[in-house]
Amino acid sequence: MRPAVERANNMDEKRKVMLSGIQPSGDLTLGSYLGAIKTWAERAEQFDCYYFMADLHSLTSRQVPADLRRRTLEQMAQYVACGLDPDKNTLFIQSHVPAHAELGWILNCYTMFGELSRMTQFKEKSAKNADNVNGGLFTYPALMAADILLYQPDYVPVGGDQKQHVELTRDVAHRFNGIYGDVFKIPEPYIPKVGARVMDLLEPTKKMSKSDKTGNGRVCLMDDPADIMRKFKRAVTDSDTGENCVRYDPENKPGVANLMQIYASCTGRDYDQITAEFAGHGYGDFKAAVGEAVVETLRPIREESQRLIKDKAYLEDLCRTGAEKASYVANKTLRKVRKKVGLVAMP
Ligand code: ATP
Ligand code: LTN
Repeated sequence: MRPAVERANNMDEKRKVMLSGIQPSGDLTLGSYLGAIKTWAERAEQFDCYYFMADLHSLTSRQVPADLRRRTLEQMAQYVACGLDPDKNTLFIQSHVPAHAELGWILNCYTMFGELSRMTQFKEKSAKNADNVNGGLFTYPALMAADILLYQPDYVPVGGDQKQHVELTRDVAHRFNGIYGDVFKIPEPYIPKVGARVMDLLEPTKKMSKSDKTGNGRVCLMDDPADIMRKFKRAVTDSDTGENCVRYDPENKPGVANLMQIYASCTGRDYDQITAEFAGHGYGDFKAAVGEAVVETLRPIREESQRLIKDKAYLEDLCRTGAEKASYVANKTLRKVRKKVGLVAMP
């Protein structure tokens, strides 16, 4: 691939921009990897990509400070270990680019109380944490709109649960552009149609999630092999004992379908091949094979993450370079916005 500077200098070539973030509010899971980061890593040749750790968003629920710090840096190391090349992608920590907080405040003033009140995530999270329904949780979508609009992206890859926030971002951008002229590009949500949706191993009708407290239904990127094998051995299947009990039927056999999907993602085999491979075998053999495939998929990621986490100088350099690259683009948009709304330029 040609160097970034050379590409940027070629005025004929306008690459589409893509941006996404994950809150460091829990340890990244196999779901985060197969459903998001793995697919991000495959796009670097085609798009200009920005990926960040949404640490400011994590403050909307109470965090243990040392854990938040550890998970944020660990997430940076994991992004790289999962294949996001820092020379081809802009990787950064949200709070290292103050433009996010500043534009977040400005966009708060262009986002309506009624709009924020309709957000499903706000309703769900405030019902779940009734003792901490704070202002940040309510205005979260305005900060998310700032995260996005600062970089003028074409696409924002997110899970289905975040689509409403990207739609609100579009509404806010339209409103702002309507008043001040074309300041923001209107981004599209990018929701992979056939992307993996990895389910909880113990409750296969529920998404595997990093903020799940129980831990045994989810596999984290940093789990050691013995833990991974134990979790897969305990994974819920069903009482089918037939010759072809390993077959893809998500409606009637959600546990088996989930394991097949994970096995398919890790080995590249399709469902028919997997059914043939396990014909005549019971679930014990199948679950052990899925566990082993996951262990081998995650092993290089875990080892590389551990190596990077220990290399403090490298990680710091990564954070600094990422924040500098991101700030350059973000500040350009912020300067324009400040001028449009009437803030005095800093002398
Ligand atoms: P939380 O528990 O904090 O809500 P989460 O584990 O559900 O977090 P998100 O931070 O909401 O994950 O998601 C980050 C990205 O990872 C999104 O693009 C989302 O679609 C993807 N993702 C997360 N979990 C899964 C999963 N189980 N299967 C597929 N994709 C997933
Ligand atoms: N709200 C998202 C995380 C997030 C995000 C963003 C995603 C914060 N800012 C900007 C895409 C673009 C979540 O909870 N998954």
